[in-house]
Formats: sequence, structure tokens, C-alpha cells
Amino acid sequence: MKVSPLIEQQHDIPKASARGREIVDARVIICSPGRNFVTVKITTHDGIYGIGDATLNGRELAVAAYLNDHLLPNLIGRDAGRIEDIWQFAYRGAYWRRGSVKMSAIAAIDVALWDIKAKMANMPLYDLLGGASRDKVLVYGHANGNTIEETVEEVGRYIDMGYSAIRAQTGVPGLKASYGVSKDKLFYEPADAELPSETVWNTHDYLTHIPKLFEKLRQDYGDGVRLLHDGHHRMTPREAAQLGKSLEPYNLFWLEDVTPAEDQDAFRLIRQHTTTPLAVGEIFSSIWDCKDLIENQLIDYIRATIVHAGGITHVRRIADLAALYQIRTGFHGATDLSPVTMGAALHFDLWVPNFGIQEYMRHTPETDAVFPHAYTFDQGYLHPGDTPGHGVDIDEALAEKFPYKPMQLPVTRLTDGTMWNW
Ligand code: CS2
Ligand code: MG
Repeated sequence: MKVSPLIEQQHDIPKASARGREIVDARVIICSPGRNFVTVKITTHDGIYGIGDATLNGRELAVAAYLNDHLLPNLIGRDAGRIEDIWQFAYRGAYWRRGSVKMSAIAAIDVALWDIKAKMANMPLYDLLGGASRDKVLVYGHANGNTIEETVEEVGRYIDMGYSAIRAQTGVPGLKASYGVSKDKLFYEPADAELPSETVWNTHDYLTHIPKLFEKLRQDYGDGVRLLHDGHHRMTPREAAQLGKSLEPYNLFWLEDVTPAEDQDAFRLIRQHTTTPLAVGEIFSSIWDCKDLIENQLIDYIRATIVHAGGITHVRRIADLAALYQIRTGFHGATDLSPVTMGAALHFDLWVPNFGIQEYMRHTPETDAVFPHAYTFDQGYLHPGDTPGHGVDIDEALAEKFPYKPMQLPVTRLTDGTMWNW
């Protein structure tokens, strides 16, 4: 396997002394190679550096400001090895707890410090976490089309690429744009305008249309392929229960984000009516967002992910709680989570005992060039590679050529104009 020179250099790392572990530099790098990314780079006195992702789609500069103005100045002179203490300092010390902006900022620092620690130990991060629990990481890809026929064809393309787990999204007749359907098939990027573009939504039409897609997929591709679907927070709990029930004959791997999860108890109603497996959590920022969902076994997969939920240090706690209840991980892995998050997540996935699946939306060639990485795809699985650290770097000179571009996620309204959940 060919790895980039930036990744190769990381095998050559000096031994750390007490003084050598001190943080001497911590800064934010913002770039837009295809889309915006916020990256934190932390360097020790010995010259070992680690990087972390702080990208929060459509709110990138808010996280960057939180890092620059409030967190990073505190790091200078601290021992880079004291990851837990730095996490507690950033979380408790702020007084204001939780929230996507703060937890993404903490996550970036945390991942950069785990990267440094694994490099100091001269180990791939998965080894430092406890060692591999499996040989490779099952991933799912994204197939989508404007019509059922187009989506079915796309699923076939993913099967041909070697995927055994595929998320299928399709346009709903009569609606101009549907969540999950993109112009570009391999690289889906929903943030498409400086000020949010408006889409229209109609749950009634969606609920009657979606089962037809999965019926056709099972007819054409049989029972072997794992099929997933994302409801993107659009339904009420009762509507979600209806969809789950109507999809039962097609044996989905999971049905995701069927209803907004601020009210964790709402999932009881869904659970009582359907055995379709439920996944939720890509917008969660802490364990408190999913504690009841987990303890009451109202979900099957937890999607809270490293970049938006406080880094490895915090997501490890979520995964451990989930393991007690036989709930498995299914980390968010859309293109707005940078390759740095993908690398860190893959090390976590290789280790975590209760692993379920990892989302894998491919990044554009520009993004991949700015973030050289050791992870590789083979026949529906990813492997994080064995480079010390998390195996992802940033080419800063190249990053500079892609300056930040203001972009936001769309919003959606019902057909009568009522604001709804995008
Ligand atoms: C998503 C994302 O990947 C997913 O499951 O729901 O596409 C999500 O819409 C974006 O990450 C938002 O930034
Ligand atoms: Mg989703």
C-alpha cells in the first residue's frame, strides 16, 4: 500500500521527556478543500504534533472562535499527556456545559492529544485504546437517486464497489428536493448556499413512497445486502412507528433519526410498535442526550460521534454505557466530518467491543489531498492503518490554497409554509 510521505514521517518520532511533553503551540487551521473544515493542531516542546477536527457544518466559525478565544490559550505550558485533566478543565472549567459548539471544540483538542499520546507511545491509536477487537471495520455507503429506479441502480453500483451495507434515499414524487438526494453521487454535501436554501417537505407522501423503494431493493438484490435509511428528524413519533412497521418485511439494518430526540421518552412509542432497528444521535453532544435512550433500550445503535460529542474521552463513556444494554456504535461519517474524524473513528471502531457499523461518505479528491491519511477501503471495510497516532495529517501549505467559504445547511418547510425540521 502506498502511503503519503507526510504519513511515513510519523514513524520517526523522538522519545518524550517531561519538559518535552509540554504544549508549546495550539492553533486553528480553517480551510475549504471542497467544503469547510476546522482543524486544531497542537505541538509539544519535543516537536510532536497532533491534529483534531472541530468542524460543525454551517457553524464552523463559531467553533473556531470558541477555540481561539477561550480554549487554546489555556493549553500552552500544560502536559500534553494529561488528556483527562485537560478534558475536565475544558468541560467543567467553562461553567457552561454541553452544546455542539463547545463539545466540538473540546473534541478537537481531545483527538489532537490522543494523536500525540499514541505517537509518543509509538503505537497506532487503536492499540493504545486497548487493541483491536476485530480485523476490519464494516462501513456503509450512500446510494441515492431522484426516483426509485435511479436509487435501485445506485445501490447496484455500491454493491459492485464491494459494499455489503448501503443506505438508500430517494426523491419523493411532487417534492423538488429530498434529504439525502444529491447531484453528485459519490460526494454528498448538503450545505449549498451562503444563506440557507429552502426545501419543501410532505410526510404523508414520504410515508407511502419509501416502503416501495425497499420492496424493489429486496426484489432486485435479495436478502443478503444490509439496507439502511435515514428519516432525518422529519416524522412525529407516531409517524415514525408507522414507517418502522411498514419497513419490517424488508429487514432493515437500521432506520435512522426518525424523530427529533430532544424528548428521549418519545422513542417509547416508536419502540412499542416496531421491531425495525433504530439508530439515533448524530447531533448529540453528550452522554446526557442519550442516557435515557440507552438505559431504556429504546434504540439499537448510537450515532453520537467523536467530533461532535467531546472527542474520544467522552464518546468512550457513551459506548461503555451503551455496551451494558447491548446497544452498538454506528458513528456519523458524512463528508462534513473531516478525514481526521474518520481516522480517529476508525481506530475507535477497531477497538470498541460493541461496534456496529461506521458510516463512510467519501471525501472529494481535494479534501483527501489536504488530509493525507493511512486508512484504506477494501471490499466494504475500512482499516485505520498502523501508523503511530490516528494516521491522519494536514498539508498546511495546500490547505492555504483553499480559503474558508461561508456555507450553511438548507432549511425545510411543509407544503403550507410551516417551518419544519430539515
Ligand atoms: C446525515 C448527514 O450522514 C448522515 O446520516 O444525516 O448527511 C447530515 O445531514 C450532515 O452531516 C449535516 O451536516
Ligand atoms: Mg443522518
